[in-house]
Amino acid sequence: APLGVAVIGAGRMGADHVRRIDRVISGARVTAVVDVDAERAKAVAARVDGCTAYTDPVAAMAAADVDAVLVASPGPAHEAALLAAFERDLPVLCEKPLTPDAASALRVLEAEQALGHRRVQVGFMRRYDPEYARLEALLRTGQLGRPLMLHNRHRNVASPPFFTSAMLISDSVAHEADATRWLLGQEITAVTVLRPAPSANAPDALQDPQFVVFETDGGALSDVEIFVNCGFGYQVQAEAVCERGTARIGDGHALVTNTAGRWGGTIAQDWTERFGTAYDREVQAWVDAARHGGTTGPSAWDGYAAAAVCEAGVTALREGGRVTVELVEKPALYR
Ligand code: ISE
Repeated sequence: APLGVAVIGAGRMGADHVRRIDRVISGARVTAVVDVDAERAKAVAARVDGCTAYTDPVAAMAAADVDAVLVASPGPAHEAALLAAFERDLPVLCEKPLTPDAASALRVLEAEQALGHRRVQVGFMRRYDPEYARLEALLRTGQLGRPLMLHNRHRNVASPPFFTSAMLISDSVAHEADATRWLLGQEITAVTVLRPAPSANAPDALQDPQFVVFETDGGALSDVEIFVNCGFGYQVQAEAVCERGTARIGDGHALVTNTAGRWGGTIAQDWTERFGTAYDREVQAWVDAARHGGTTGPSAWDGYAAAAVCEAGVTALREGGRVTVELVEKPALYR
């Protein structure tokens, strides 16, 4: 039987995941849609046959046709949803961030360890992007030697109205915190945030762009240009500089045109476009593992580590200087 999924949060990501489970991937169906806004839950649930709308995540998780939970509500609501899913030992795909800060992420780690097995996959979808996957596989072969530096660029067309300067770190650079840890296989030990004069196109009081530098326990540096009001497109690029060469992704050169004395191509406009394939692969991997009683992908430990890095990053943004990241010892469940 297909996996019955409750999607919690019927906003932009939640609604996109409902469409994906219903139309794109196999082995699952959306049996519940939950949102604090009853009308929004109903509207999204109505798109799927036999799907029930709820306002209470706990009630949805108690339904007989719910076998697994996809959490796509705002970050501050994740901890309660995760703990409720653990109560029923349900597999969870939790959108990033796992939780908004390190202390709450640690509580989730403790609760998952009490279950005795992994139940959470964190939605760091870049790990499922074909380009990122090739870069990671290449670095892992060691052919290029040891990675010395990683240069990352992360650009959005425009930031939503609720965006704050801290969110450039906790919401956006969270992806590079995970990508850095995953690509290098190292933990981030310190964060520095530099602040160029903001773009005139950024909303008032928003520190945009920012330049973030991560140091790792393997002695590498990873820098991130985060620019969320660049105006021209959604662009995510990474270049690893290693002892015997470099490797770079995200140039978007899949299609290059030559016409009327110019060459060119197009740039994606948002993450659902740039990372559409990554999301499809991510959710399919989650469903496949869950149907066999297993868990795959980025773990709650990865979610905790990213939360701790972002917390240090937000402090570095506010206070200036270099802020160290103190992680707890990695529990056996995640080794
Ligand atoms: C958003 O939440 C995402 O996760 C996107 O991938 C990122 O590019 C954007 O900056 C975030 O706000």
